[in-house]
Amino acid sequence: MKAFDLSLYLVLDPELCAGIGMVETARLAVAGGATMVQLRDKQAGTAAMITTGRALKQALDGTGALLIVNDDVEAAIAIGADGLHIGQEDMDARMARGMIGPKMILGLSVETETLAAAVDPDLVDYTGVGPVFATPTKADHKQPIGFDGLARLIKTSPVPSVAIGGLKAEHVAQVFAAGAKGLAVVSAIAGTPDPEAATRRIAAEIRKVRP
Ligand code: TZP
Ligand code: MG
Repeated sequence: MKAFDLSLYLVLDPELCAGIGMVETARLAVAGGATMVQLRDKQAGTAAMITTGRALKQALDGTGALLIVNDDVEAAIAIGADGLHIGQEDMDARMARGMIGPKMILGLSVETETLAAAVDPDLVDYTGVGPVFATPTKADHKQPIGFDGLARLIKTSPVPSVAIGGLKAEHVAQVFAAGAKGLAVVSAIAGTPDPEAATRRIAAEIRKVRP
């Protein structure tokens, strides 16, 4: 049984983390209460993903926070990451599960009810649902779904879901009310003047509402 806590899921972005870097951003966020960290760098090749991922793994070691690698299955395996996250355009979930084996966490991005209904819980451990709001962080994001759409997709998803897209500390109550197990954020933490304090503020809101 894979245990994981989706409640405060930091997704890294090389541009937003440019000031202090992705590893230091992750370290501060985990100190502030982040439970999961995703290495997401759409420009990096596998070798660069592995270098950064190994440094991240070392930084997270012993903290209890889990490391998830976006899209690059070869890097995820080489790093010894806790999991892999794929989008609908990346790779088939069955193929991804076949490559990573039964123990690694597999996350899948889901943007429509049709896709949520098609998720196979024997293959996928969690869904990332959104974007809740339009966000400049992901230029090519799909149509925002709002909190109503979020609730519908979460109801349809057969596995636990984390909400994403334009989310900040002030949205925590609505995210959990929609049935999400947590929120995934980039710009609410990365690139802020004090990533640890920003994470602490979100974590404090989660403690107020988490079932
Ligand atoms: N997928 C859907 S929205 C998004 C991703 C990776 C970016 C979310 O970034 P932010 O800064 O938390 O809005
Ligand atoms: Mg992808």
